[in-house]
Amino acid sequence: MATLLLGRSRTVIQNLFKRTASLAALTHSPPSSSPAASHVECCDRAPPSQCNRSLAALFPFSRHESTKAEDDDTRIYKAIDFPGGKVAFTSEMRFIPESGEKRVPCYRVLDDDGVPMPDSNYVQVSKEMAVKMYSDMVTLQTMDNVFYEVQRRGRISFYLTSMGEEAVNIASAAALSADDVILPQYRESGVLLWRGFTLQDFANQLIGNEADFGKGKQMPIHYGSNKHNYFTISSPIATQIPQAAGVAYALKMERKKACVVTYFGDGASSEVDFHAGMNFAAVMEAPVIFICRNNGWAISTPIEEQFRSDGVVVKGRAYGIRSIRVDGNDALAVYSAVRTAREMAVNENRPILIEALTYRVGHHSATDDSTKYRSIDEIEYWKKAQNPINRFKRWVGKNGWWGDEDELKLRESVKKELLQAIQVAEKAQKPALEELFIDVYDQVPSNLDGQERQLREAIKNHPGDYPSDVPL
Ligand SMILES: Cc1ncc(C[n+]2csc(CCOP(=O)(O)OP(=O)(O)O)c2C)c(N)n1
Repeated sequence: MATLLLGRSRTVIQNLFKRTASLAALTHSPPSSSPAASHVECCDRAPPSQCNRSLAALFPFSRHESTKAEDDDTRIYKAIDFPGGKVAFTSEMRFIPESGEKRVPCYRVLDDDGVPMPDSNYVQVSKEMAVKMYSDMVTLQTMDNVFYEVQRRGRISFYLTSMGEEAVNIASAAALSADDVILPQYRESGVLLWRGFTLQDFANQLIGNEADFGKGKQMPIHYGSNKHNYFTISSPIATQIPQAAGVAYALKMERKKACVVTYFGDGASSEVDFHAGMNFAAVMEAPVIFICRNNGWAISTPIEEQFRSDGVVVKGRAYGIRSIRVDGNDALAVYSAVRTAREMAVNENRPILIEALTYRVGHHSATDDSTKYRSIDEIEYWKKAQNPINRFKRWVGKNGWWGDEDELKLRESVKKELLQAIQVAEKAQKPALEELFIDVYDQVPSNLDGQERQLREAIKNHPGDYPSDVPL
């Protein structure tokens, strides 16, 4: 049976090989006397091993040159020069195992006590950079605490925190250049914060007032800012991933010295968009960094029910994408990995996949109670023992760059600024009614025009049913 199968697949490969060679001859249509044509014709008749040069010329960019045709292992003999590169034959029927012998290790710089591990290999961070990274991590944490409370009191309709994921947010943002384009999921407010989106900008979006860049069109948390090269968040999970590959391809065509960074959760990696985006980026050699925040949960679905593979990092190899698994709660490791990934993406025009292991300490969103599906002990362990802010603080403190007084001052001033920002946002004018219908299409389409007329008619007939503070 095995011999039969192997025999059949060999015939299939040989036929495929012939068809591809003829197709290549057709596509390139060289004059019959040209050397290229004779190589292709020769491939139709001669053994593949004699046609290396012609196929290498036909598939110059996508060939895998690493496959060894001859191997010390005597069971491996001869190779077929398949269009994608040489593939050795083997007489042994061996299935590739579903997982490696060992799990892919996780790159880490700081141990739990904030001490660099022996022989750690990382990108140096200046005092100024380290202090800004730490301050922004604390600001993000405080912002999440305050806005979450404000939501619970009913002053905003929805909120979602990045608690536990502050290092992935801030350290990855710190490693990028302002020209790099961000396509976020929704748990990456820290990237915007790092880029200069102010606490007032955040509050304006959450309240949906006239100063909100989206003019109240989006749900709270769906931030976006042209000025900060940050695409507006869209709720359908993973749609940003193939879009990121497309944007990266555009950057490459424009010869910009920048890359795209797209963020997503472990849950998003099960969406078909993840696979389409990865493959497109690999084939088109697009400078995009895929950052998967593997935080253990997709709402109530734990990762054990999300995939059977060794996490997300191993999927990179399947698509021909260089990948790394990193400790997402170690700001120095995240910073170093993203800085290095950026250099490779921009200088070599290639996608990179980073799987950051972290934990979603908060509930999924303000409409979730995660204690219904996971233990409080588990949450507390990640909140306390693996807290990314505390770990980085220990390192910054040991360097003599941060002290208790700085901490107190920072936390007090951020809280004050946030409370003031909310008050200002609440007092600001609501966006005018027409804002609901403009800014999406260049020219308002007739169906939207009709909806606006109907809405105005309804407000005229039932004024008591509509908010009085929206300018008509
Ligand atoms: C296409 C689609 N399916 C389902 C949902 C509902 N949904 C919203 S968030 C979420 C979980 C996403 O989990 P993950 O990608 O791991 O990100 P995390 O929330 O953990 O950061 C789901 C299923 C959605 N918004 N879009």
